[in-house]
Amino acid sequence: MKMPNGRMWTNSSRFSPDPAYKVPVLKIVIGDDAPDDSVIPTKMRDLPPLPGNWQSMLDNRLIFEVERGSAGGETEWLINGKPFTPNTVSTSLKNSAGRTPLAQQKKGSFNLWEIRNGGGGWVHPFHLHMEEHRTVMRNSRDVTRGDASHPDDVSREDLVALDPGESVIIYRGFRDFVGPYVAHCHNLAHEDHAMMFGWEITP
Ligand SMILES: [Cu+2]
Repeated sequence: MKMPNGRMWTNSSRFSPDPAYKVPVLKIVIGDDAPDDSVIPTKMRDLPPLPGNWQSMLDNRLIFEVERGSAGGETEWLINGKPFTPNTVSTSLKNSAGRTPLAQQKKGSFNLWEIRNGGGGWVHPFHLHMEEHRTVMRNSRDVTRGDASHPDDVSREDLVALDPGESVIIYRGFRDFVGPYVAHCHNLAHEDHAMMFGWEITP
């Protein structure tokens, strides 16, 4: 897809990518023959099933809204109204249970997190460190059986593809390690201008 200005793709190419459009990145010169170990198996391991009761976790989900702030400069981009502050555990927006939980999860637990695009016509590829997640809802629709506009949603992912105005709910596990982690927009110009938050896994 053509993305000439870093803001988002051009209108013409979002759902009809131009196969002739190429960006030179790296030239590889084959020097010799070698065995081809590159073939991906036609049948991959089945995804483990999601727990049947994931919807019951919706009310207590954690909610993070990524948005542009008004201050500009080094803290131009915000999450839940705040710029990134190192060594700080962020707080969720108020969820349907009326709570604003800390972004803090016990080791061995699972939870739903919602990432919202606060608008302005921007795409935010939102990356969460630690464990890969499963996308369960997109714009209030159950997408556990797939979503034509986001075909990669049916795999394990470490990134939420957040199109303009979208809201995505993901199922996360916190199984292996304790400690502080971050989550951030992977548009690095956004990340470097404070679109990041701290969260934590506790024993
Ligand atoms: Cu962004």
